[in-house]
Amino acid sequence: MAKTIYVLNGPNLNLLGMREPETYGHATLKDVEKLCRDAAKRHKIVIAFHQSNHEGELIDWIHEAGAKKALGLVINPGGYTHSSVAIRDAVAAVNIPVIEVHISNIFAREDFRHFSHIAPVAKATLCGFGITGYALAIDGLAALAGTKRRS
Ligand code: CA2
Repeated sequence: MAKTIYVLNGPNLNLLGMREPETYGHATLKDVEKLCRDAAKRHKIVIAFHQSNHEGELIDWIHEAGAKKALGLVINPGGYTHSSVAIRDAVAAVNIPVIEVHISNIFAREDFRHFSHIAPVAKATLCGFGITGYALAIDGLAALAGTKRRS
């Protein structure tokens, strides 16, 4: 059976492509989903793609990814990056690699965006590549899984 990577998107990312294109570009969340599915297909991986404006729903999907022993999880926690101890705890609790992705370079923005609760418990963090960061994260998880299989 094909392995699954969960791709989770936090609050307001449903607005991608509709507002603030100077910061987040013109691509919509549907475009991000297609990018992820295309990247995964190259590795024979399937994607479970979700967006929610609710912290608890994101946490439920993190638990689900862990319980199903997903190949990995890519998460753009949106504004929760900078505020959510609960999402950090959920990421720390699952025994699968988690890649944190941000479309913008959070370190080139306001001071309050420089701190991430998720980064210390993530396998890796990517930021500033635009939506390409999602595809890079999927390639990275596929490479990690390949490395693990061979060792
Ligand atoms: O750069 C990123 O991907 C962020 O995770 C996006 C979050 C922001 O709070 C983080 O600091 C960095 C915001 C997501 C809101 O997305 C919007 C998209 C279009 C229009 C308005 C908001």
